[in-house]
Amino acid sequence: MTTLNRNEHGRAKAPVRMVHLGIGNFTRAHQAWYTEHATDADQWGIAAFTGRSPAIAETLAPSEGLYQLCVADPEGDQVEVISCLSEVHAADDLAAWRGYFADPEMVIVTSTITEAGYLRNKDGDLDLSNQQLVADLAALKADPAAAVTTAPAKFVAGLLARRAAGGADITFCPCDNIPENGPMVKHVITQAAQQVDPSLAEWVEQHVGVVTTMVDRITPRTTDEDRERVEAATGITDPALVVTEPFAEWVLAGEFKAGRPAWETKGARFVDDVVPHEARKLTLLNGSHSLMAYAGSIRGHETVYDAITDELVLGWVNQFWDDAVKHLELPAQELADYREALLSRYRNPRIKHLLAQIAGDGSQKVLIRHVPTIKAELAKGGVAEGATRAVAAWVLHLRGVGAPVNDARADEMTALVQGDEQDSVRKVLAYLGIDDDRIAKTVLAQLGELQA
Ligand code: CS2
Repeated sequence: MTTLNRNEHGRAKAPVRMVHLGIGNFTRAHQAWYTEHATDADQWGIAAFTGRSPAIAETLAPSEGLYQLCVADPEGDQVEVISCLSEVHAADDLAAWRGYFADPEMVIVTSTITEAGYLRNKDGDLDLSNQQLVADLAALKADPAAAVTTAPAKFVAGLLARRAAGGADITFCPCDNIPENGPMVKHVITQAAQQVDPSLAEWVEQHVGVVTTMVDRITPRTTDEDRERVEAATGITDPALVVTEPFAEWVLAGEFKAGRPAWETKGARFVDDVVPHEARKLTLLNGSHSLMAYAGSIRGHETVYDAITDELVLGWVNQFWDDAVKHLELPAQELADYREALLSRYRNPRIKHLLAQIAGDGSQKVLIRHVPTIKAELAKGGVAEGATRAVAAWVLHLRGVGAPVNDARADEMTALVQGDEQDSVRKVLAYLGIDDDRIAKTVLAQLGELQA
């Protein structure tokens, strides 16, 4: 058995022209794969920084950033080596982080950060009651080279280093699963800059470009079974293997101030407005995912595949989609095709996507994935029962039924459901910003049905 190395298995390192914050399996199956296949890939190396867990930086060190990507097609595996991660650093390597920002050749910052990681309050502003964030921003104000840990502060730290080094234009291209991620990240950066140095906020206005993107590729956690299977086929021992599905989509809008890789080579689409595509994906894909994660795990299912092959769950997913498409802006046929495509993606038996993984961080996900449909239907005088079922299942999940609770705001969320069912529903709906008796009654009734 052999291990990966650049001489034998990959391309030479491309110069670092992109920095990524929050490297995980998803980015390695998505942005890195698009970059790998761009016609100008030899010009666009990525320096990746870990997010919550530093483990991946250690795992990728011996292979100098190389890893295998296995596309698990229903017909069989297709394995390729990805070479575009030129450097991989632990999250706390701020010297390297600042070094890249100071380099005018580095021109794109990408990210996969959760909603919670941006530390925004309910109004979408920076949460200046978060002590860690406030401490980080104060530290940067006192010393631009201070050590910081929060994502908004890291961005400011990088931009301070860039401005000090001459201030070349740069573009943020967030790949976060968050609506309108471009304006969101710009707002966060600007507000954080204002706290540290108002003149930096002005500099941001002139020199920082922002792109909005919709990203999609289902990428579960890699299992030991995956590693053993691929090792048997390729003869390569790869602790950093990523397994993904055949489908991938990337839709982007906005201005890259200083160039970008030719991602369109592999099918990335550049459009004027990402919002309708993002709403389609976040609602139909992610919304049904979370519905299955809560309602499907109550029925004892472990994976998306198990859940979608249960007729009852399939019916719930279809009912949710029927509610949701009424409020999406794209042509009916396009939405119908997308639903069909989603079903065949979910029915890929080779993708073992754990419902427990998807169930995490519901405090952020339900707000984005189900609440817009509920509110849009309410505005027309109706109750979107397909969408409220997801809320009912989430309430049960928080009460300890089905997949275990794993949420950045777990304490706050489980505190909402300490009373009886009626009281729990009322509090959870208040958290979601929904105040309507009919919805409360529907959710309560669905809570009963789900447990039956
Ligand atoms: C999933 C997503 O874990 C989750 O919340 O819904 O990671 C989903 O698989 C991706 O957004 C697909 O692009």
